Amino acid sequence: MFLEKKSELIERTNTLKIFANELDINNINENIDSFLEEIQRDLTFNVLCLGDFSSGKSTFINQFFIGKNVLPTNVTTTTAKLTVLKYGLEEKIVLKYKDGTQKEFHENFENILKHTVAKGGEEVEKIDLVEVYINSEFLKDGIVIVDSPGLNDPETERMDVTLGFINRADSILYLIMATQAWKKSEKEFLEEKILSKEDLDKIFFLLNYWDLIDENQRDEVIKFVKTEMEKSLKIVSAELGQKIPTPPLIPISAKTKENFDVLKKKLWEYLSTKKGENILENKYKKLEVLKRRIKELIIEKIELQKKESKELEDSLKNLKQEVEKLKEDVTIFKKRLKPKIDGEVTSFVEEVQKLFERLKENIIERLSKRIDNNIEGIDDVADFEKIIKDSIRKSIYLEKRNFENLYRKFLKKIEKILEEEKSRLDLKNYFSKNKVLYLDDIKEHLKPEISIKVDYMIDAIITGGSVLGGAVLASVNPLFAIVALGGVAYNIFIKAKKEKQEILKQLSIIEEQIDDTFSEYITRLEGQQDEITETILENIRNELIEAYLEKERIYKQALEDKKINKDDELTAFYNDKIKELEKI
Ligand SMILES: Nc1nc2c(ncn2[C@@H]2O[C@H](COP(=O)(O)OP(=O)(O)OP(=O)(O)O)[C@@H](O)[C@H]2O)c(=O)[nH]1
Ligand SMILES: [Mg+2]
Repeated sequence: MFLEKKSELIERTNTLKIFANELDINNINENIDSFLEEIQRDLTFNVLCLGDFSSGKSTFINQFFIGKNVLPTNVTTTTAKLTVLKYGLEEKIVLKYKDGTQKEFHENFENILKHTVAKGGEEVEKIDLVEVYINSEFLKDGIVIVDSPGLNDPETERMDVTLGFINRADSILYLIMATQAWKKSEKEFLEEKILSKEDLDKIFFLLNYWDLIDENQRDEVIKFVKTEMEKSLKIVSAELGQKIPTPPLIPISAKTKENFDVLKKKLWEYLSTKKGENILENKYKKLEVLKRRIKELIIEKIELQKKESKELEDSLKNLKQEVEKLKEDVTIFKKRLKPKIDGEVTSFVEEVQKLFERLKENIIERLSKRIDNNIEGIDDVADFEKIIKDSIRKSIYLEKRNFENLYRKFLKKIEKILEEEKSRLDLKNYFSKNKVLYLDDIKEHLKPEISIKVDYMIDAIITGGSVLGGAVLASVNPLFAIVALGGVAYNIFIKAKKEKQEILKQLSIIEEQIDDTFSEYITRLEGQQDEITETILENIRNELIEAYLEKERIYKQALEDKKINKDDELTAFYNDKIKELEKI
């Protein structure tokens, strides 16, 4: 249902594009193009595949999502790099290197991936991320699937990068080996690594290697895993203070494809209802707005061509003067708007600062407790490091919601300012009544601009680095620095293993480090203040001026039309066009 609606939407939008093209309505054409991109972007689901090494992730992705063996698989640890698989009419591999360069390949995929994502491959260390474009039906429907290194891979840095993807994923498929179900790492993952209800809500546990489980043992295995999962979930629920429903547990075999149909159905059900339907509904509304806009433009054309040529020529002259006046008015508008927006950005920064303070206290408190409770049982540095990282990650996850709420509030306030200013700036002076819509457009346009930055900011806090690259704020990565405290952890551990008190004292080192990192972060955020205001103002200015130029173009075109065609024929033509438009 969802997929049919999605393709219907794309089809109708394409028809509208052809329609607008024929009528030569330039502005709208650009809007339609970006709307088409928006549909593709917003109606794409990111699915992350997680699990211990050899749990069958790569095999599963090959069989389930792309239907052929592309990703390298092996009985020993294999995948060493995150691999993102997307739809591509033309199949290719894009290797993104740590130094920022990239290379493309169009054939010999298996071999290339062996050298680049498989452990031991000679290029592996130089690579940041690998993208594989495959012409598969499943991906074409709008799925982006991410293959990850085994979570129990000894290289913790890899695990950090993988976990960084969690909050970006629309759904997580967590593969468990049915033959050795519910290992320590799986228990730990549920209890320690994922700590927001939102993240847990999107997990599907897949009991892989189902082909190797005897018929008469299957019920028992499921029962066992369920019971263990419940135990872990109880701990998580207590910590979050929220009851968490048990995630789905689906037995599958990546080898024999057992239960693939069940999984496919459930996954689509989840993705389309949870995320897709709302978005789809909005997009349909947007299509109607575009249609309405085109209709208004046609009506304007009809009205214009009713006028005498002389009248049109005069209007064109007036328009030129009006553009000059508009430029002046925009400057005044800008002056009035700037302090208001600056004020909002400043208080947003202040709120973020408070949040960081709270976060810091929380981290220190959690760390102290954990160290206090666990110190006797910790024998090696790796364990100690793990405690530190997990505590930090946990605190950050718990604060994540608050951060997002802050940002939402900030956006709302900006919107309100724009709304108020919009009513003060008497738009009727500038546009025909229909064009008042333009400011709404600006808001639409502006939202993703800021949100991209703030999203990256959240990511930077959570993951500590650029995962998908190109992030504006990716260079600011507080957690990365904090996670790098692994080194500090080591020193503390070595110095004071026997002296518990000493370890607790050394926590101040961590506190200082967090302070430093956060203050650097805040400084950068403040530095972006002007950039945010400028972006908003630039958008307004451009849109207003563009609207004017468009109007000028329409006047000129009307004059041309009048030279070539008879007025009543033109009216009939445009009226037919309106009827045609309504059917799209
Ligand atoms: N019998 C059986 N074998 C499987 C199944 N899934 C995977 N395998 C085999 O298990 C081995 C490991 O599979 P991979 O797909 O490489 O596992 P992975 O999770 O990607 O492993 P890493 O990349 O090392 O994290 C391969 O030899 C697969 O052929 C399954 O459902 N049943
Ligand atoms: Mg693998």
